[in-house]
Amino acid sequence: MFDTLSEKFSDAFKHLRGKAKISEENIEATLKEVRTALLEADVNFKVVKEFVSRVKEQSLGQKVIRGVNPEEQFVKIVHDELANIMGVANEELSLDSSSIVPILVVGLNGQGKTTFSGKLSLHLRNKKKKNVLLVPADTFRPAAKSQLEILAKSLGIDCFDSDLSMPPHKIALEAMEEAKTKGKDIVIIDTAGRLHVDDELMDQLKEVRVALEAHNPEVLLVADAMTGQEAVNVAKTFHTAMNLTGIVLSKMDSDARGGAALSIRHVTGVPIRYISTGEKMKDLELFHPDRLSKRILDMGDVLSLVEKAEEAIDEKEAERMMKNLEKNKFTMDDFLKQMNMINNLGSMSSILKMIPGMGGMLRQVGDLSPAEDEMKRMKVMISSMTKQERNDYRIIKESRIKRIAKGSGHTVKAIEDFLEKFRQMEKMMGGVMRMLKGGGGMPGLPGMGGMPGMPGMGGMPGMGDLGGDMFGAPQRGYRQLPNKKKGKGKGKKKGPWGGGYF
Ligand SMILES: Nc1nc2c(ncn2[C@@H]2O[C@H](COP(=O)(O)OP(=O)(O)OP(=O)(O)O)[C@@H](O)[C@H]2O)c(=O)[nH]1
Ligand SMILES: [Mg+2]
Repeated sequence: MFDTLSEKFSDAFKHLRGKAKISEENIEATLKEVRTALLEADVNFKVVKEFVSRVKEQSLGQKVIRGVNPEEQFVKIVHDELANIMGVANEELSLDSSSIVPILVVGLNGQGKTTFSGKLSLHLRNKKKKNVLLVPADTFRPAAKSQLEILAKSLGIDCFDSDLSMPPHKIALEAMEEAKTKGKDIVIIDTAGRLHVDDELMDQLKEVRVALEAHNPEVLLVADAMTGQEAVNVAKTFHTAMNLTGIVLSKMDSDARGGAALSIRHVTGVPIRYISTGEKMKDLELFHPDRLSKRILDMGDVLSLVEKAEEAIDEKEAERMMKNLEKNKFTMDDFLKQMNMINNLGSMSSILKMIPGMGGMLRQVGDLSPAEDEMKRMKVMISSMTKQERNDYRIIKESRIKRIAKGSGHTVKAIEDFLEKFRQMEKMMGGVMRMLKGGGGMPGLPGMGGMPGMPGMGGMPGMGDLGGDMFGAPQRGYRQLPNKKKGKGKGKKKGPWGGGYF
């Protein structure tokens, strides 16, 4: 997300380094690069023009603040303005109505409507405690209905048995009736897509909107962020035709440029409600302009990270592990569960990007996929162990090591290394326990306090003192950097996981 832009911005800001104050001359080069970066990111040219002139105006109007250098001051202005063009605060859907709220999901072919409908139903059920009915209303593509049905079943959400011989607006009204008898709060209607905006599709969708008018529907356009200005144009057309109430940007995970995210609100006036960040059902985020602006500028997004952690971590499980740890017992199964919880958070690289300052580092060290591979390797090793061995790794001696190596397709040395790392990890866990008992709580992460029972996180000093041992991989990569800067590598102390994963 926004990778290219982040990098270009960070280069542009360098011109201000070492300057005593911001002046017309010395921001010239920076502004020029910011402008080019935005245009290259496929941001609408009018938006770029306005953005640059606002940033310039504000920068020149700034007083010199003691202790804040011009670069920092400038970044702050850019941050505020970026957030500003993307919207104000997050505007969630207005769902507090006492009657059933229909949500009409529209958009072109393959943009991610059906995927989003599933994600939204899950979000509304889990987060808003809503009773949701999913409604297939794609009468063009025969397989569309079963696609949604299968999705709904896997999520445990009710799916309406639409009669596809009816026009979509009739299906929608029937679904509303059924929702009433079944006591539903929300009806999500997944509609058909077309390759291009065409009259037939628009007329059909308008009909659905009109039919639902009395129920005050939300009309959400799902637009593929990767298509940049094309997404903006499509949004304009849909908004003119059917008065959208919100936009969902999909495939943000694959969009390195960010042009749609940065222009669509400003050009159409329609708020972005959600961003879709992957193919899995959990990959949905509320759109927070301020937080995204921070991610673009590599200032991290700790709030989103904490929210993700709260969702991904099973507190009861964490508490149970904690109790085990108190008895000085850390088992292979605990380790596996802990890894799974961390996996639930998302890929290592997506987690790291949310930590301030990590984005730049990631760009230098590249993808972290080997780290994820390594995790998989460890899982295979553990799954070749007997229950008894998992419970107490100390009994794993020569012949057992040989057996595990054979069973998991690894060398004896690899198993020995793993056991050694595990031993060190257990020791570290003991240290974390003592720290927690001493009332220290989780270092450095406000808001994480509610999760003391999380050994995984406890062992994640990377969150508190950036670049710590939990994320051994980036740290290791970081060490390889030739021109390591002072002060950044706070994770200097070598982790017991030896620059490995924990
Ligand atoms: N990487 C990524 N892929 C996504 C995302 N959202 C959807 N997809 C993928 O995009 C493809 C199309 O998604 P659908 O949800 O079927 O799209 P649709 O708009 O319903 O398509 P039609 O019904 O054919 O118009 C699928 O392969 C999805 O897995 C996302 O946020 N990120
Ligand atoms: Mg679909």
